Amino acid sequence: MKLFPRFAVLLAIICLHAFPSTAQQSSEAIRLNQVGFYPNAAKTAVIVTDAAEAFEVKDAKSGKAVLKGKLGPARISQHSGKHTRLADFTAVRKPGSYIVEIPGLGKSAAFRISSRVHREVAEASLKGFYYQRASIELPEKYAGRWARPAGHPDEKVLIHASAVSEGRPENSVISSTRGWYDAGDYNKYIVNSGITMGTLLSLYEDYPLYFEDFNINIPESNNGVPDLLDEIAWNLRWMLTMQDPADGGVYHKLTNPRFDGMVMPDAAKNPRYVVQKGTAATLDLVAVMAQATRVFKNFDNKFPGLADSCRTAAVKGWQWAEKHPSVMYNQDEMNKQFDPDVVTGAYGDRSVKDEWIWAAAEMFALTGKSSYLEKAELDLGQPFVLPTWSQVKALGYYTLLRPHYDVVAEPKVMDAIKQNLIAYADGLLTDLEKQPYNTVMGKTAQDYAWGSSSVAANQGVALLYAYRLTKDQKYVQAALGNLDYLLGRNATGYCFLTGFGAKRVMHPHHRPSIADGIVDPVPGLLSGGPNPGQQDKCAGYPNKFADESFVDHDCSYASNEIAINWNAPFVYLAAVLEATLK
Ligand code: 9MR
Ligand code: 9MR
Repeated sequence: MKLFPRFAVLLAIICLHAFPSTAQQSSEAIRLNQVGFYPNAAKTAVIVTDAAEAFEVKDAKSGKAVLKGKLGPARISQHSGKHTRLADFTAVRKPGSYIVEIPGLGKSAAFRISSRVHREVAEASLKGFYYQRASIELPEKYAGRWARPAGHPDEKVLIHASAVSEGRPENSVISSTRGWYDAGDYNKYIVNSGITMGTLLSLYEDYPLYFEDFNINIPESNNGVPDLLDEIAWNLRWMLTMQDPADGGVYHKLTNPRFDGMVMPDAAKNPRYVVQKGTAATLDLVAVMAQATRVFKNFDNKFPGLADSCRTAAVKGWQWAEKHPSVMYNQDEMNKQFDPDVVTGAYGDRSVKDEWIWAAAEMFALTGKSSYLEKAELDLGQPFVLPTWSQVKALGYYTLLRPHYDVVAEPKVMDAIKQNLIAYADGLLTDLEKQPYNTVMGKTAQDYAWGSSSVAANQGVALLYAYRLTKDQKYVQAALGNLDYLLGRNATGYCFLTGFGAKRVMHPHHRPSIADGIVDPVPGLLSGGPNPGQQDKCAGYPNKFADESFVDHDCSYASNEIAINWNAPFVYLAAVLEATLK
């Protein structure tokens, strides 16, 4: 719905008078999870001040104090030098709506204490993938205010000069429909789809029962398949088309030569290409297809033949990679040799050692053949590293750890993976009590990379794996702390999931949200978060501090874009905390 500006202004004035909202009065200095808290889990707010000593928690309606407490000792931000103090109100357990008040300073916005308090954000963040679907109309029935016509049919995609092969000459046409848009742009990149799909498929494999009644109102809802898998299938079918049937190699991406303008999907009509095959894309596809085979073979009656196609794709991809063990995607080099030049997201990796590990682990879990594991150097002497699009070996380790396979790696392999993961989780917990926002996120400036919100989410995921291995609650509480970070307890004060929070992200670098004329952005999308690189050179960054380098402006692709590989670990974190803490 579009309001005429004058009417909208009038409405805003009426609203301001009718509802003096807590959001307006709420103090910027009080930082907390703006969505809420579980009755029986940790509850903290962070106050950015030196000037106060005490806090109160009050019932939001009656204003009656339910808890009075002292703030903790000052903590100092390693990034800005600012002082913070902790208000711990874990003792408030009764479900309800509350505020935190600091006498002399102000009040927080209202928040809930309730069981299933993050169910809505878990659902919305999975629904975010539906809003990213290419090649299909989003009708109002499913998309509400964000309904839109289909864009990017991708039925006639050109073979780029870098990608010619037998039977597929330059500018010949293939169909490569469906899939998710990568991010704020409309291109579809295999490497980034890889980690995204791996994370979501792992979520299903880890918690299948939880997803039996997890309905997000998509066209396939109620078809006898969990919505999580229906949504995954949309991108899976696209990925299958990215493999050259002649030799099993996989195109790096499907893209316009240049980024589309800030227009709706149906207004973007530039020609699209598939470009050069590469080893990272091929091995990522192998891993996804092997995992998808395991998952979808249990739904063969609903997706006839899909699991078989995935298995074939995985095997053929592996064979291609054996013949081409390290073909790197180097966009600049490609542009020197071939036209047209392609200047969209590169996702160019410098090493495929980790892609070999992930693909080998998934092929081993699928087939039970240890020859796959022998092919990759498992890197077990190295510390655990968090997954990113360019570093995926952790996804392989997670799969090897997954308990319900009949296939198990040798004890010395399993022990090393467990020890590395637990050592990593313990490292995150070290000095937690000194951190300015009481989170494991942000101990070092490196956490604030491009897409730092995904670092917070993936740390949470790693902690949840550590919890599964040890049953030690401290890991769950730390994972919850990172969800608190993402939903508001951070140095920016923003809740980073669109559609949620009192201080919410309104202007993500996301083409549909920019072009649709609707005030609210598409909901359920995770903003990238602070990034001191500030590569977009947008005006409006508050300063250079790592933990504050964020601006809610749509020019800020370096701090305020959204992306599928950031949403996926958020879905994992929120859903698994829901399944675990209730
Ligand atoms: O919109 C693009 C976004 O998806 C990418 O993450 C980003 C970095 O590659 O680039 C954005 O496109 C910008 C381009 O790089 C420079 N000209 C302005 C484009 C839109 O802001
Ligand atoms: O997430 C990517 C980040 O690690 C890189 O530093 C950055 C610049 O190359 O690109 C990010 O990925 C973008 C991709 O290239 C294009 N679509 C939007 C992605 C998120 O900004």
